[in-house]
Amino acid sequence: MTPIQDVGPIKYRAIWISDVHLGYKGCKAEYLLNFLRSTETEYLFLVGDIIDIWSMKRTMYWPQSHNNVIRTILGKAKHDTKVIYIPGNHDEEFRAYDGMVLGNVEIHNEYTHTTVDGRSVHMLHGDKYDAVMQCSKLTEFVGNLSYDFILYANRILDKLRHRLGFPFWSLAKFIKSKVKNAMAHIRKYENIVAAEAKKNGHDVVVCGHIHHADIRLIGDVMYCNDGDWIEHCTALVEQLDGTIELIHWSDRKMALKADSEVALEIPQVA
Ligand SMILES: [Mn+2]
Repeated sequence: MTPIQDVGPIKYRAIWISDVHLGYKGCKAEYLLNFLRSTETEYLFLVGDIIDIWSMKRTMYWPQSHNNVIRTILGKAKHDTKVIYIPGNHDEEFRAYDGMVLGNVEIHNEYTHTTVDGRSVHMLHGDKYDAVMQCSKLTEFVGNLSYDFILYANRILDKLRHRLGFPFWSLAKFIKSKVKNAMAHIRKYENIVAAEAKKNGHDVVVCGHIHHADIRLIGDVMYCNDGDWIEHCTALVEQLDGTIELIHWSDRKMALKADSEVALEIPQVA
């Protein structure tokens, strides 16, 4: 078997990540560690909800892998990466440090970056638009179900209802209306974020918060959402030529395997 050739880290001009939720059980820290160790960047933008202080107040959870994420980021900040931290709502305590530098990490509540090809990229976590995003847990849940599964569940439910003498009721129709509702909320959020960026003269806007990664042109503004590291493991990157792209790191499970074995040697403090 030919060993996989080590081509070294992938080089980017900028990387955006958010909604990591360190301190929360659902955080995919191993994937993020692998991503951070496999890449090199001039700028690293942390677009909020990096540490989930809300969750830590409920249950204290801090395994070694979460510590390693912080250490890796601080290590980059100490060397060749400019690290900018834009706090979110789950780590809003850091908003009080707007404009300060802590351990080589600059904290800004909102920040503007210029791409190598001269475009103005505005960044914010995005929770300030929550008023338009009130979306129930149910809406969120059904948004993640596949339509095949819904149809299957509908068949089972219908059989059961029939046996109990109830008339047919379409679960699929109900769920579809909820998904439509969830998508409508997301679209509304994206439109508001993009409109605000346009009003302030930016070409690109980067946010997180809704755990729905995307790059879309809305009017003249490029709307970018870097997603999350709870279920999607996504990041936005600026290539060396200024192109902005979305990366799905969980698609690279092969790379993770070799690396996580090393990471997992450290005892877990769960
Ligand atoms: Mn958030």
